[in-house]
Amino acid sequence: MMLERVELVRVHLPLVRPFRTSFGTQTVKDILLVHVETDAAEGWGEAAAHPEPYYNEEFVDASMLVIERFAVPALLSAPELTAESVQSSLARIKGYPAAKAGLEMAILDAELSAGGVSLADYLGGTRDNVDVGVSVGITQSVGALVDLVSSYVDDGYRRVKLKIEPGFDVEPVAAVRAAFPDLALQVDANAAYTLDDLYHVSLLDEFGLLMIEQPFAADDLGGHAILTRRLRTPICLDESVVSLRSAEQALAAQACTVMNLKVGRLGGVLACRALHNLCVERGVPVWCGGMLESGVGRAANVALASLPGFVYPADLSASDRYFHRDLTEPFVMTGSQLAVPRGPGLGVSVDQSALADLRAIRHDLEVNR
Ligand code: SMG
Ligand code: MG
Repeated sequence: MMLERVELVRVHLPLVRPFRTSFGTQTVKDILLVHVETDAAEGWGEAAAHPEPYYNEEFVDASMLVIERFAVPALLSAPELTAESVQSSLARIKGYPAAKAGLEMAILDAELSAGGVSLADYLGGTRDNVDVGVSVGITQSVGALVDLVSSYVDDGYRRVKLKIEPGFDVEPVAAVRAAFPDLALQVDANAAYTLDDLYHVSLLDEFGLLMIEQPFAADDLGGHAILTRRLRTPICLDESVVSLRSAEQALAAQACTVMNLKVGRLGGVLACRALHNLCVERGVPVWCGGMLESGVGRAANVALASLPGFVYPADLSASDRYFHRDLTEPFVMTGSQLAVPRGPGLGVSVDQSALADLRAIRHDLEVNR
């Protein structure tokens, strides 16, 4: 394929309610879409990073700059342009997995659209619907959390993830567990604890949680290994796993028993598929994480989650859990599941009038050869 046009589209999409984690509160989702036109077809991707470098090192302004200054020139000078070659063409650029993922997704969408193949089929997805859950932010009070969880349960969510941090952990988890004894429940600390908190974190072991996600720092495999040995509850890594190699090291260190696979953290859906395959081979259960994506990134996530090794419900909710108006046709939940898009490529279309109404900033990059 030949790249004829690359456009970056930045949209500030208001969230239906603020989302608070241990590293900050978001009230608006800062979305970066990548739009490519090739000689074969057009394609869309989403570079799912945060506006600040608080989740990992990447942030949206930096993703834009890297795409414009380094990634697009690298693709233009590569001997061939195919979705499968994007990763290696960009390998010289260190880091910036969300930027790479967004570009790869757009090129994959173009390539598959031209060939009339859906992303799920291309990846080897085996399900038509995927089990999903909802990730619930830190609230002002424990009572407010129980009410919020209750409203999500009423909406049909059968798996709930609670964000925790020091000062908001055992008590809220105990309250939610008491109110919903049978709910599939898990927690995510986004690296807010240290090994000094080992005893405190181990108090979470009594609530029958599906897993505890990333309690310690991304580079603390040793700490996670100690916790994995100490607790009955499975330990899941998110931020620590940034590549196939780091995943292998985490497994060798026995630092987790579950992995969260996220497109914007691992550098693309193809890297996620490779890690999924490795985990299946090793018997490690995985699940699909989310970054509050718009319908563009969500379409790719749902396709990915249709692969057979994704055995826990995904952090992918219906569009209306995030936004009043999504950037594609909305994802609607039925029975705590989302349907896997079956159209060619991502299988969703970008709503140009939504982009205009939301005053998206569109930036054409130089692609003259
Ligand atoms: O996309 O539904 C979603 C959010 C899932 O909690 C979620 N993601 O660490 O797993 C995680 C977080 C990262 C984003 S926090 C703003
Ligand atoms: Mg996480």
